[in-house]
Amino acid sequence: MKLIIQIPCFNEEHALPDTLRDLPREIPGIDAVEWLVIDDGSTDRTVEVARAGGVDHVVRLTNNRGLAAGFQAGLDACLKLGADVIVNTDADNQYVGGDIPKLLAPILEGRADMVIGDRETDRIEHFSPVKKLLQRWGSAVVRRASDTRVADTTSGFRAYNREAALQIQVVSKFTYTLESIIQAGKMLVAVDHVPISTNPKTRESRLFPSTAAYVRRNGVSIFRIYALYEPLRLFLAAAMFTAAIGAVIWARFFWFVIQGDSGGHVQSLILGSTLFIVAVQFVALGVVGDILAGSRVLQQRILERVRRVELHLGVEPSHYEPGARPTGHEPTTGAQAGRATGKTEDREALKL
Ligand SMILES: Nc1nc2c(ncn2[C@@H]2O[C@H](COP(=O)(O)OP(=O)(O)O)[C@@H](O)[C@H]2O)c(=O)[nH]1
Ligand SMILES: [Mg+2]
Repeated sequence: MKLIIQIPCFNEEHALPDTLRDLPREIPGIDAVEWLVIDDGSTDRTVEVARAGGVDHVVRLTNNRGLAAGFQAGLDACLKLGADVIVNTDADNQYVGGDIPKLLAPILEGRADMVIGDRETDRIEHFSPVKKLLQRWGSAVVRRASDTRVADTTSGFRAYNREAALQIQVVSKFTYTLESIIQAGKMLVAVDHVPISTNPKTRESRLFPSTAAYVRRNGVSIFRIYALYEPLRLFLAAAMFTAAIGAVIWARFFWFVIQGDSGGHVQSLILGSTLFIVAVQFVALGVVGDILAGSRVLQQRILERVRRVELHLGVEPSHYEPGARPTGHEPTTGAQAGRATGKTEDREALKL
């Protein structure tokens, strides 16, 4: 069984050495532990530092595409390099490398496909009260949309088995953490979580320069995810809210009519009608969104199968560079990539 630990990095030359020093090279129950750094167009010496620190594989994106894109490129490369299990951790040494076996346990025991490290954020001292509140509220929304019980939905310390990695395909630009949980909840991926510890803060968050940015970006992400994955629920709720206000305004109008006072209240009639039209439009949006969400699930299933075919054919990972140590698993030719069993004639037939 092969584990690849992947680390998304953007300009991490200072923090990366400590993070790498903390990572395990051997774990009971795992035959090979390899490290992969995703360099997302860093302008500093991240890649050199990664190689000096003994990283086995590098995925080097040419320009900065954001954490979610980097994470997805990493998952894809890990699968093609033959990983049976993939752990994601952050470059700022926030998570404790020694906790990786805890993350792996539910997967190795066959109880889960995806495991999320729970930082127990209420106990983290450097999280402001607003951040804690949003974390709690955002996590509750994600749990509801995903039908899972994940406590710390924004944690970047996670483990995935091959099945989970094959099924997850994040489209958000900014954050993969919330969307991947919702996808997992909707696909055939069993999600579990385990408590983990964190190291003291080493630097300010790059993803969220301020609490206001944290609130804004996570708020927008949660709204988008809800609109993408639960459009009917979201828009029907909006429709009911608008229609309820419209009904109150109409009731007021008819009250006056019954009292014999029919003059001067036309505004209420117009406003009530407008709100009712808006409510109907919300319902229409919900129905259209629901149809789109259905076809999205089908597309995702197709994509999952395309990935399986790619692995079978031994298609090489994109933007791949070997790291410091030769592992014997570098995908020098497609057919050698990872555990690929693809036949040369298949590849030739498809002109890959
Ligand atoms: N691929 C990619 N990774 C990034 C980017 N910005 C930050 N990261 C990585 O995302 C991880 C988390 O970033 P961090 O600043 O610690 O944010 P935090 O999760 O709020 O603590 C680190 O490994 C960063 O190197 C980016 O633009 N692209
Ligand atoms: Mg961090």
